[in-house]
This record gives sequence, C-alpha cells and structure tokens, in this order.
Amino acid sequence: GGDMDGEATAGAAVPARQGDESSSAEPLNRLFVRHLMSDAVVEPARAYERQRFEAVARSVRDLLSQRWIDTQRSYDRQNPKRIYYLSMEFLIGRSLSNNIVNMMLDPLVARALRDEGLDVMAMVEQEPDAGLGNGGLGRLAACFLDSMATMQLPAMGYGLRYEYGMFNQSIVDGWQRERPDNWLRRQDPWEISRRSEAVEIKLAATFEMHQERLQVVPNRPSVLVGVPYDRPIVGFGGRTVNSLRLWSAAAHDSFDFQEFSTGDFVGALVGGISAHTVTRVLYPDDSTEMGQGLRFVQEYFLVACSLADLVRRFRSANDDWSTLPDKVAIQLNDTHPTLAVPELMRILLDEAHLGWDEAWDLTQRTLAYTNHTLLPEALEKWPLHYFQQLLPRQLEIIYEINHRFLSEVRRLYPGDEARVERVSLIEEGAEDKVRMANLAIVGSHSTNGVAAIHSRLLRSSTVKDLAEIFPERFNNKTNGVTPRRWLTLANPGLARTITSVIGEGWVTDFGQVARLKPAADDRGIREMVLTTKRDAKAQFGTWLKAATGEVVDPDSIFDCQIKRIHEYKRQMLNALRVVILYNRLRTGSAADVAPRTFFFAGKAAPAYRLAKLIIKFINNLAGTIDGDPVARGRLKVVFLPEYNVSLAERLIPAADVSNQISTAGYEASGTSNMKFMMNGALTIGTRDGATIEMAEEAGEENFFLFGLTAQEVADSAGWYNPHWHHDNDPETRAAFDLIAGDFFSQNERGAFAPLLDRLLKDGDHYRHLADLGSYLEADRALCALYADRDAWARKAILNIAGSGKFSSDRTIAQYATEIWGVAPCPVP
Ligand code: B1N
Repeated sequence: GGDMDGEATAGAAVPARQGDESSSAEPLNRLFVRHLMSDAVVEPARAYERQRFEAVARSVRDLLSQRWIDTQRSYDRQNPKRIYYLSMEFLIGRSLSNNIVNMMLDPLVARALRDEGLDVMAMVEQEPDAGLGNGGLGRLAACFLDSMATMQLPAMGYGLRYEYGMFNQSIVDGWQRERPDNWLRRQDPWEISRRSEAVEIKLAATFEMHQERLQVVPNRPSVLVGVPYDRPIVGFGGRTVNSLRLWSAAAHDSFDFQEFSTGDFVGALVGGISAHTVTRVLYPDDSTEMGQGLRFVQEYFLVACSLADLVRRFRSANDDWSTLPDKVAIQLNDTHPTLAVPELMRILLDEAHLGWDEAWDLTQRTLAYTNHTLLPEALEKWPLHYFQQLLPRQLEIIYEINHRFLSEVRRLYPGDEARVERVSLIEEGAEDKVRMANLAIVGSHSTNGVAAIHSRLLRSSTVKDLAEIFPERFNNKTNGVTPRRWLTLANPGLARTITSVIGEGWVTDFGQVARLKPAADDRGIREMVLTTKRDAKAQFGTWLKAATGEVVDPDSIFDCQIKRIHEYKRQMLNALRVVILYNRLRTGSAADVAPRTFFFAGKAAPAYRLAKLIIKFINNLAGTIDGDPVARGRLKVVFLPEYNVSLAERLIPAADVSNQISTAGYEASGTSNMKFMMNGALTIGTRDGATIEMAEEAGEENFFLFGLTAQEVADSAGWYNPHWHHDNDPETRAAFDLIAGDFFSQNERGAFAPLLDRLLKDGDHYRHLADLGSYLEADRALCALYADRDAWARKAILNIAGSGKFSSDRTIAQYATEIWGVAPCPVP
C-alpha cells in the first residue's frame, strides 16, 4: 500500500556521496580555516564554538551556492510552471545538519572536523532553531520545501522574517514562562538579503503601535517596504537548491513624508518605527484565532509582497497575462494568506487592466487552498472595518465577488435565503465580518484537507453548502513528513539498520520501506532493531542528564506525548491515565508491571489559561511521583521544557510509545504521529486524523486503537454524561478524589479545581471520561506486549514497513499532479 506516486517522483538515482572513498577532506578544511581567519579574524585554535559554527555553516554555504545560482538561472531559462507556497509559518529548526545531510557531505565534514580535532555535535548545537511557526502547520510547510527541492520541482516558499519566532518556554514552579526568542541576535549564516528586489506595499491608512495594539490613523495613505531575505532549500543529493523567501518590513524613505514638510522631522522618524513592527513577532496561537489588527496587517504584508514579487517574475518572462495559470501555481497554507484572492484580482484589474471575467478566471485557476482545522475558534473572520480602513479597494473587490457569487447561488437554489446567508463571504452580526475560508474556497480551483477523515468532515459538515456548489474543487492530500530530517538526520542508527536490510533507495523513494516486512520474521534483524532503539534511548538519557540534570532509565518504556497543549489533544486524558496507574501502585493493586517513563512536552498559547494549568498539573504530578518511594524505579513523569524541532529530533528516535489521543474528529491530521511510526514507536491512539490511515497501512493488529469514533463523538451530545463515569468507575473516581483532595497540590490548595470543573461540571466537551476506560485497556495490552521483547520488535518493524505512505514526497507528488499541474525541472 501507499504507493501513490504521481508523475513527479523523487529522483531515484542519487549522485555518489562525496568523500565516501578516498577523496580528500582538504577543500572543506581550507574553507573552514579561511572563514575563521577572514570573517571572524581569529586563529582557528582560539576560536569560540559559535565562531566555529559560523565558519562551518559558511563553508557549507560556499559548497551549495553555485548550485543555488544554477538552479535559479535554469528556472529563468526554462520558464517552467512554478509553485509558490504561501505560509505565515515555516518551522525550520536547524539548517546546518540538514544541509550537510542533503548535500551528502556528512563523511567529508566528519573527517574535516576530526582532522581539526573539533566536536561536530557541539558545533551543531550552536545554531538556534529557526522557530518561525507554532506546530504542525509550520513544520509541514518546512517538510514540503524539502520534498519539493528533492523532487526537483521549481518551487519557492514565501513567508515572513519574524525577528522573534515562537517564544522560549521555561518552567518555574511548574508554570509555563514565556521568554522572547531573539533568534537573530547573531547574524544568521544562511540568509541573503536582497535589497535590490524590495517591493512597496500601499495601505490606505497609516498605523502606529500603542501598548502593543495596532492603532490606525485613517485617511493617510502609507507605504511599507518589503525586503526579501532568501534561504537555501537544498534537495537531497544537492542537485536542486530552491529558495525560501522571507519578507522583512521596513519603512520607506518617504514614510510619513508629510510630517517632514510640517517640520516634525524627529516625530516622523520615530513614527517610522511602526513599519518594522509588522514583522517583529510570530503570533503564538495554534488552532485558535485572536483577530488582532497587527496580525491582519502581517497577513496582507505577506500576500502583497509575495504577489508583487511573483507577478514581476512572471511578467519578465511572459507577455501574455492569459498564461498566468500555465506558469504559476499558488498554494495558500490555511486561510492566513487568503487576501491573495482580492489582491490578485486588484493586480489583474487595476494594473493589468483586464476585464472582470478574465481576471476572475485567472485568479481562480492560479490559486489553491489547504484547510488545516475544523475547530470553529480557528476559522478566520476579519472585521469589515479593518478592510474599510486599510484595504478599501480589496473590500470593494470582495463585495463584487460576493455579489456575483450570491446571484449564482440564488439562481441555483431559488428562494433558499438561509443557504445564501450561510455561504456568503460576509457574516452579518453585531460586527460584520469577512469569512476567510469562504473567500478562499470561492476564489480558488482547489480546496483540500490534510487527511482522509478531515477532508470528509470538511465537505460533509464544516463547509457543506459550498462543497455542494463546487464538488469538483474538494480533494484530500494526506500529510507527510520528510524522511531526510526525521530518519537520516534524526536517527542515523536506525537509518543505517534500514539501509543494511533494503539498501539506501528508501531515502528518496520511501515506499521502499515496505520491503522491510519480511524482516519482521528475521530474528537477527529484530535484535538489531531492538539494539538500535536501546542505543537511541541511552543517548537521549545522556543528553537529558547533561541538559536538565534529570535521570531516566533507558530500560523503562519511553511513553511520549509531544505536541501543542490543547484541550482537544487531551494531555489531561494521558495525565488521568498516569494518576490511575500511580494509584494502582499506591494501593498495591498493580501486578508486576514494566517500569515506565512518561514524557510530555509542548507549549501553551500564552493567553490559553486552561492549557497552562494542564502544564502545571503535569509538573505537579511529576513532582509528587518523584517524591514517592512506591513509584521509584517503576513510574516516572518528565515534562520536557522548550519543545521545538531540535527536541523532537532527539526524543522521537528514543520513543517506544507514541500517544495520539485527540477526541476523534478534532485533529485534522497530526504529523508527529508519522515521525514516531517511521522511527519504530508503537502508537496508542484514537481513530482520528492520519492515525486512521497509519493503522490501515500497518494493519490494525499492529496498532493500539481505542475510544469513540468521530461519528460516536458527534452523536454523543444526546447521551454523554461525565458524571456517570465518575460515579460508576471506581478508578476514575479515585483519581478525581486525589486531585480534588489536593494530593498533587498540597501547598497550592484548589489549584486544579478549574480542570476538574471542565471535566465534570462543564460537561467535558472533549469527552475525556468516555475514552478513559478503553485507553487503560489498550495501555494494558501494550504493556503486556512490551514484556515479550521479540513480539514487540516484530510490530515495531511492521510499523516502520507500513510507514511508506507518510513521506512528504508522496504528498507533494499528489499536489504536483492533482492540483498544480507542475512537472520536475531538473537543473542541467
Ligand atoms: O495543522 C497540521 C495538522 O497535522 C494538525 O492536525 C493541525 O492541528 C494543524 C491557526 C493553525 N491546524 N490549524 C493550525 C496554526 C496556527 C494558527 O494561527 C491555525 N494548525 C493546524 C498540518 O496540517
């Protein structure tokens, strides 16, 4: 299963690894020393670790720069149809090790550094994570860039160069603390600023920041400048090097020109600071929307800069506007860049002077939209007055789109005014708003969800009326992740083991892991997989001790839940499981069970109070268990602070168990679920998102599925009562009694009452208690299996072998053929 590659498949033949045999490590050595001498002006022996990191990064950049130039020139010459991926988030993580892996320089670098007596790992650690994203949506965008470059697709990512990425998390007394992530404090070695390609963005008003809120100064048109910063995206094998272009906001030289002439020279310059504010910081909200004015300006800024840039590139190679959809495919990553619909219309109407019908046809055929969530609180709706003040022309265009669209709806459904109201681009209420998802669906030719169940629910309930009007636009593209970062780079031990069994073709043709299936019956290979996992666990333990002082037992089961903290993801369900397991130890009702370590990690949106209380609860639970001799050597809870891409790369290879336990119907896809699976963890989870397809691929007998189905959840309003579970299940009640009795909050009386209220009094919207019993049953089966090491290894291998579908190469191949109509454009 899972072999759904379209035309565009990752290059099967990959160039020989550089420096594999006898080739000299000299060039890299020389580059490294030269960069230390001429950039940092320091003797190599006296250089700091950070200077060494910069010198290695610059040396690697030297080695890819020719290929980067060649790639762009080859696109300019061949003039193929290009892909533009517009996203408010790119959660890149570190780039040095990734570029080394994809350039296949690893042996060369290792040798060069060994010759210089340098520690590669220490150097890699010097690079801050580029955390320009919240979670799955932003990391997906980064995986897609890797796949598009590896598959030699002419693609470019467009995003914002936030000065501050996702906040840094620390834990103080169990509570989350946020600190600004000043990731650009030191010059980033990968970015190239291209001032000559700056663009000007016009707004109908000027704005200023007052107490972190955007204040609009109406009727005073202003100009923002977008300065592009390009980052190389190296495809595996180093043949194609695409660009990620991030926009930074600056003030125009003539910004607030009027103020100059009125004499307020200093005031105008100070006011000009507000321009930079636009790209200052990433909004730290995942799947929640808070509708702030500055975010609206950020979204428009991304769209306006990117469209100006790509239209300029299109015009320099094509003189006929009608060929736009043959040369350009624009993918909107969620509704965040949906202003592309009215903005592209504005360009085609006002700058190209096309008629409405042609402009509308070209716009729709160029744009495509991906939906990432069904949560009502995450569906963007922007107040009309933002448009009136800042983007009046775009609002005029939206009104005209709506007028024409609703006339068509009335023609199709005469007299059905309720339907007209539901599909309208404008929501009327106390405050009129623009429905961004409706605008994206009406203004594009494709709307896709990110897993089969999610795409089904999207058409059948969330935007049912629109799906009835445009059935041919709706499709599914199940997410994937790049095996380069998530196996080759993160888990070199397992990567070697896999290669020793099936060869190295899997790196760019991940469906080949299916050939591991027979290996499940091979005792020697089962041993090898177990040993590889044991090594990864020990390595993680060593890192953890050095980084935090925390000591974990690598022979205990590593049971992990790492993702944003959100009620629908149900970290509290996991925590209740731990409370019950712990209570079994306390009351002596547990038989001899395998020792276990429960790892939690994840950030809470700073304004999401209940999510922050969940973090506090997990930390208190960890503290109580740590202090109880009955749990020693048997149960341990660790909350790992500062979850980011680099931490995921360390923990996932060491995981035995992956928890994917969202309330069915709420997790659109999930992507860490796939990373765990290809790293040989077994999944305990609900039938939600892509986890359903993972179980299908590996065989349900190799999964630990439990809980209500999405249909049962949807129907549960009639019968569900959390009090029933509390009153009738003794273990559930005992757990609640412990929490309510401040067993985990001895010095913080009543601290967790809001959590308990949510789970009982307020009706437990996410159905924790309905699934707790079956979660514990699945958990028991899983532990029993762990006791049989050989049987465990079998299932782990069958999981890896079944993960072939979940490479982002497969996902991108489907986007390329089914949505974009784009073919690979190899660089000669
Ligand atoms: O997108 C991921 C999915 O795998 C996850 O299931 C899904 O939850 C995630 C507003 C979001 N959906 N919506 C967001 C992020 C930031 C923001 O400001 C919404 N993230 C997802 C990839 O498809």
